[in-house]
Amino acid sequence: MKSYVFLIGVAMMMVACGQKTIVEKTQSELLKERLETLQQKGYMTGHQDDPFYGVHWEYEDGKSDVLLSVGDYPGVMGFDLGGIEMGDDKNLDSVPFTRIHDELIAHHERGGIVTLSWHPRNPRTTSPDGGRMGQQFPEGSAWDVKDTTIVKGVLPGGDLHEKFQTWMQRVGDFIETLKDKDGKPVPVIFRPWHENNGSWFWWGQKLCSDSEFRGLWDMLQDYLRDERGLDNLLWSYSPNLDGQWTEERFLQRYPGNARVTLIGEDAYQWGTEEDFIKQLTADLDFINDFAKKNGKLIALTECGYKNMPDSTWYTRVLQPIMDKYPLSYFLLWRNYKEEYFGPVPGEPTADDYRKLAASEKVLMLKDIQ
Ligand code: BMA
Repeated sequence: MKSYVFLIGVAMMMVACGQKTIVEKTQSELLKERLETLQQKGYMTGHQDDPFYGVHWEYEDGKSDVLLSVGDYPGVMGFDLGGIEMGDDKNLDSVPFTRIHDELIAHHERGGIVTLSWHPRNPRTTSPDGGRMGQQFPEGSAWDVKDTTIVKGVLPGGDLHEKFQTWMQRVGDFIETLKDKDGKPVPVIFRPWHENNGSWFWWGQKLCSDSEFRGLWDMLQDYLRDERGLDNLLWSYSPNLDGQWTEERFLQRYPGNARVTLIGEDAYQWGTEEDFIKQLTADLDFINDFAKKNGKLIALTECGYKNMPDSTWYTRVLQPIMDKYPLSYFLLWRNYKEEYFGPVPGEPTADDYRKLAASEKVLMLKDIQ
């Protein structure tokens, strides 16, 4: 039914264009083409929450740890919607949504690319003023995984379905406000339900069946893309570093070619360097082949080495792996005082990042404008 309504919409647009039957490209299609072009040139740098705070500062206009380290912004900036579902003013990391709105648009206006993730709270256990603020973490948060019936509950017919519809509506309302100065929707790489092959979020591997997971993906996508008509979203499917992908296993939860434009992976080094290199190489071999066969873009949608115990990690460990694949971008996770993954200005990590950024294949903002 929904795809029927969608087709009628496309047909009407074609009629509206008269005999030429030109269908105007959507913002997400244009973004896809831009990513395909850029991917020929190299891979973009990216950083989560880049313009909000760093290891030694917070909320100073125009500031960014990447900018302070190399003199340019990253190509990609990532932001998180966690908390929007509750109608909160600030996200799960205390960033005001008004600020996310403004900085996301500002990065787009300066020629950068933006991506949104979403860590929605646990719809059964969260309290209205809960999440990290009012409840004892992980209770009530995306990481609250005591109960394996949450996904089932939010699907049609489930006890949480109605509540979740309001949650999706709030996400849609926020995305709808993302317009450039001419009123055109800002294209956004959207990657919900990330790291779903792990079991640390309520939508994770052991928390729902394959068909429940796919139902969850489809429900959100059908709502935002088809019902709300938000055609500025470029959908990214982002499982976590795995090390053991087979096509059969990957396909169990893959939403399908019609639903995904970019396949990403979230890859942190938590253990030894040797394991990280082995697993990431195996995964990217698999994902790259799969993406080629299926016409998809690929990226490291989150990555890093927490608090950088090794200041040469970017160029010595990460770069040689990234150089082997046609990645769109790599997004280092956020820099804040207790936990950082990006370069820290004035410290050896910044020198290493500068070396990385100087590589021909590595694209900063100025390289993509
Ligand atoms: C995690 C950590 C958390 C944060 C969450 C969402 O990896 O950085 O501190 O709340 O991402 O940004």
